[in-house]
Parts: sequence; C-alpha cells; structure tokens
Amino acid sequence: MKENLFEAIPAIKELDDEDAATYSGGVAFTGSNDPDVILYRDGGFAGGNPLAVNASLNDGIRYVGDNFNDITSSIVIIRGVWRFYTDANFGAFQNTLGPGLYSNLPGGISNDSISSLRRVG
Ligand SMILES: [Ca+2]
Ligand SMILES: [Ca+2]
Repeated sequence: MKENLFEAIPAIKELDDEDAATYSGGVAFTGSNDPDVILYRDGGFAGGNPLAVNASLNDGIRYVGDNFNDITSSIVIIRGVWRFYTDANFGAFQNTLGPGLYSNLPGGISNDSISSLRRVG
C-alpha cells in the first residue's frame, strides 16, 4: 500500500539556477523602451540596433537571438546586477556587472561571446 502511494507521487525535480529563472514568476523580455540593460554590437555603444533587455530578479534572457549572438562589444547597465554567459541557457558564466557604462567589455567578459544574461541583483 505504502509503496504504491510513493510510486504515484511524481518525482520532485530539484531546481537548479537555470530552472529557477523560468519558475520565479518574474519576467524577462527584449525590445523595451525602458530597458535595464542595453547590449551594443560594437565598442563605444556603436554598431546600430542595440538589444534592450528587461528582467526581474533571477530572470533573464536564455538566448539573445541569432541576430545578437556572439556580437556584443559594449554594454550599458541601467538597473540591477547582471551575469553574462558565453552559452545560451545561462551556460559558461563569465562575469557579474552592476550599473555602469562599459564602452569596452571589462575583464572576464570576452568580446563577441555573450549568448545569455540573467539578473541577480
Ligand atoms: Ca562586436
Ligand atoms: Ca556565445
């Protein structure tokens, strides 16, 4: 009887950071005119068509999209503390940055490498 009961309970899935970003109930989106973070294609906030990103705490953008993958060379962070990743789905963490103007990518973040980002503060 007891064994049957346990078999009926679905396995409880432990949340890793990646899943938590999905399940936190927050929001993450691109294209806002009031962004938290802006990614630029070239250094010095140049290159045209920047990617504007918003996210609530512990949410992020799992993939910056084909048009913006591996191209970011400068960043403006307006709000929050953000982590930047080499791979999609918050893989291969590079560095954490707070609000500021980064006309060139600071140490720890490789040029033309960012594929996902997540807000952690
Ligand atoms: Ca670039
Ligand atoms: Ca990448």
